[in-house]
Amino acid sequence: MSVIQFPKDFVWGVATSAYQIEGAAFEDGRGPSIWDTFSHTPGNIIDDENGDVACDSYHRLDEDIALLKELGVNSYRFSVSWPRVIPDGTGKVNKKGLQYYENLVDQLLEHGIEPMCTLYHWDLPQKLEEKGGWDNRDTIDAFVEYANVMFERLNGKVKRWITLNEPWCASFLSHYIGEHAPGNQDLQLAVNVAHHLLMAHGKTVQAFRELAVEGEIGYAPNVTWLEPYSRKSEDMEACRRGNGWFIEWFMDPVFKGEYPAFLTNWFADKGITIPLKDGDLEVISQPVDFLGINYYNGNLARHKANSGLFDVENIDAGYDKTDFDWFIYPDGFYSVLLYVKKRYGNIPVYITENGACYDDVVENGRVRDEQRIAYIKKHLIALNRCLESGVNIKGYHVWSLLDNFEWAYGYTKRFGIVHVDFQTLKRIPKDSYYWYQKLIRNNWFTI
Ligand code: PNW
Repeated sequence: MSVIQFPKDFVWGVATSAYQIEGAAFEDGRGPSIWDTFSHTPGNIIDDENGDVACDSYHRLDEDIALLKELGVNSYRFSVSWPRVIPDGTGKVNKKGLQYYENLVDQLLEHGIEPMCTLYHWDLPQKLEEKGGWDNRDTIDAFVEYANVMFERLNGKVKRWITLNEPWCASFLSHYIGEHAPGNQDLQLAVNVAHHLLMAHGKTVQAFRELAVEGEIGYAPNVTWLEPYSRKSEDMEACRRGNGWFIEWFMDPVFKGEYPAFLTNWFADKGITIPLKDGDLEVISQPVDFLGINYYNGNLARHKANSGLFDVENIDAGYDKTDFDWFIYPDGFYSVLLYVKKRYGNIPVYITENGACYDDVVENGRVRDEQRIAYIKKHLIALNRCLESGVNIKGYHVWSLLDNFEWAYGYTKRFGIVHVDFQTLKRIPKDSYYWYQKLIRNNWFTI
């Protein structure tokens, strides 16, 4: 038996997002977002589900806070629904919406839980989408206006801010692959959106500094890790492009003030350009206080002509998969964090999401999710190796506190450490919840 021990002040948390848990989609003055429109359009979501009710956390705040308290986390990462606060995306502020988030934050603080507030977890106000959405540079200013409202209201209470969650998903998955709202399939549009999201990030960081908001600000890109099938240069380069789509595309502009040439050249060959204006990269590369990393999966991959956007073929090497069909690859977690450190320097990192999707069996009120525990353990062992290699990781958040609306998969995929019965909305902590509770109490676990 060996002991995996964590640093004294390590931050333990769980994460959720507004549209996935809140429900109350048309209450108290909330405006519609692109996810309401997308999910209410038949054919986009499994079983044509939507987040109208979701986990109903908007009405069950006390219950969910009690779950957090009992779990013992010292950080809770949640997101604010932009159209709940500014229903039209710009202009009039909805007092009730703002009040909801202040209550949430106050309750967290009462219980000694640090709020980690994400400003954008994909629910763009529909009104802005109608004016061109993230393809329109006006959306950048609307975002900063909204961010300022949140900063002013929660300054001194929220000490950790995240501008964007997973800009890759909000651009490429949503505007090129078409799986997420608003469901476009246009590569040039996706590249424009990615650039404007990064601009919104940079301008928000500037606003944060100008207002002298207390605390730290960062963003949370999602990464994966492809391992080359062979040392052949074409396989190595294919993997570099595959990884770079997530890492360099979204981090080079922020940390180096430039886009990566190995990808811009690839895009240029396809006639795709970046809608860069003078001064953009300076805005985007405003120093951040920390980097959030969302990591779930990795894989073996090789070059294959005409395969996907980057001529990369994923190989089924027989790694175990979660019920989301994602390959479990904890070594990739280690490798990607070391890679990021090497390329961008040793910036403080919070793991803002990591977790696993498995179907639950509820037996006599108990959910034995051994596989989820095993997944988390493996990734925490990799995280500990990173710490030993000098990566400056400050904390870890499990995705997710609750089973919730899993985007295009509706309610068919469960990531929670708390089971939610979507008929009754009853919550049942799973075995993984109790395992995590014990880890947090001890600050170590055994293997
Ligand atoms: C992340 N992909 O989404 C999100 O931040 C969460 O809201 C979500 O529930 C969680 O991971 C689990 O899916 C992703 O296709 C969705 O590569 C899709 C991808 C990556 C992340």
